[in-house]
Amino acid sequence: MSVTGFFTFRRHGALSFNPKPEAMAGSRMDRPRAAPAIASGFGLNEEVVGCLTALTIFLAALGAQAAEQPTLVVVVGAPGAAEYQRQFDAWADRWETAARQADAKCVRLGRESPDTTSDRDRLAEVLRDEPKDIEAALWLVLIGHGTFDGRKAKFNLRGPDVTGTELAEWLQPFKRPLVVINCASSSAPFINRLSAENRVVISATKSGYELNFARFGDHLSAAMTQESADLDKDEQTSLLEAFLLASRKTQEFYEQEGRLATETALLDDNGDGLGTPADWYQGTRAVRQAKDETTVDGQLARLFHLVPNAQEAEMPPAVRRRRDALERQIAELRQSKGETTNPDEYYAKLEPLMVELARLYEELKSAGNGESKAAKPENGRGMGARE
Ligand SMILES: [Ca+2]
Ligand SMILES: [Ca+2]
Repeated sequence: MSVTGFFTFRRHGALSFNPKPEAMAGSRMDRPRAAPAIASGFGLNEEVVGCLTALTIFLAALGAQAAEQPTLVVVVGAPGAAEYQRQFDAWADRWETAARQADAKCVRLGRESPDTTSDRDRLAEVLRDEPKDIEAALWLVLIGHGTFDGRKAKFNLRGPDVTGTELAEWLQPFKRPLVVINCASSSAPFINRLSAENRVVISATKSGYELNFARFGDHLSAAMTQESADLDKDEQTSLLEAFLLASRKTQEFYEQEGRLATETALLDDNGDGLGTPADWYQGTRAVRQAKDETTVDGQLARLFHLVPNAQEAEMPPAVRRRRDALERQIAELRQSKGETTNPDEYYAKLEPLMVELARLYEELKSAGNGESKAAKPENGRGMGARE
């Protein structure tokens, strides 16, 4: 169901709108001009073009929908040695804790004593049984070792391994939002295989030939619930934010050890099969352009939050989908802005998007979904400073 039609209206009057930080998370140069552009839009347009009543009824109906539950599947692979087993289990524990905070369904593989069903078959089964076409995301996290023989990348499980190609086949039927994170060595080829629309794929390495034990998974599992990862201070850690912090922590590890880094994590979410490293970003904004005019990676990952803040948690799925679409359009517009961009044309495109976003939050607030409060007040999220 599309919600577009309900939001294409304007009305006069002042807005007490405090936009979601991500919506405003462009360059500092954007901000001073974007605000007056919105204000003038409301000042000049006195006519009510849309139907507020319809929107309110619509939001109320949506609010009655039960929130769908995301699923987190955490797979711990063959550890090879006890020291790795301990580490992998600890990382998986952190993911499980995050899933509990998120009220997500959590399936963990590779821990119970092996029975007649291999971990590979069990994973295939779990994915086969998951809903394919719902709004809530499926997160698949692979923790362990990987291998690459020059042609095929594998994630090493107890018993038969799983290749990127096999996993791509198992995930092919999924229409719901997907996150696949391969924390293993030699994991980069999984990006080539799994990249698709509406998907975020993360690998711990930038090539299949980065063979050494990868530490990225340690830092990513920690970052998912770490205050310091919340760069835009919206009381929740996006997948992009966690990726950026984990990449930085991994890099710091090698620097402190005086060792050459043997891993560079990549993130792909534009479906082009190519990952982007963290050093392409300043804050949460990409400062380099992708080749061939492709939208740079990160626009989708910034919308994924395993543990959402209270406002996000209460937002009806259809409204969130529209909000996400608006935020992506705004981010892409900002990304495309260059020295040759005509400012008038740029703001003419930006304004209606910002206005519609403002309206959406305004109406959510009126409908009782807009109260801003920390999702987890017990740990003071949103109050922390960057490390
Ligand atoms: Ca955040
Ligand atoms: Ca990409």
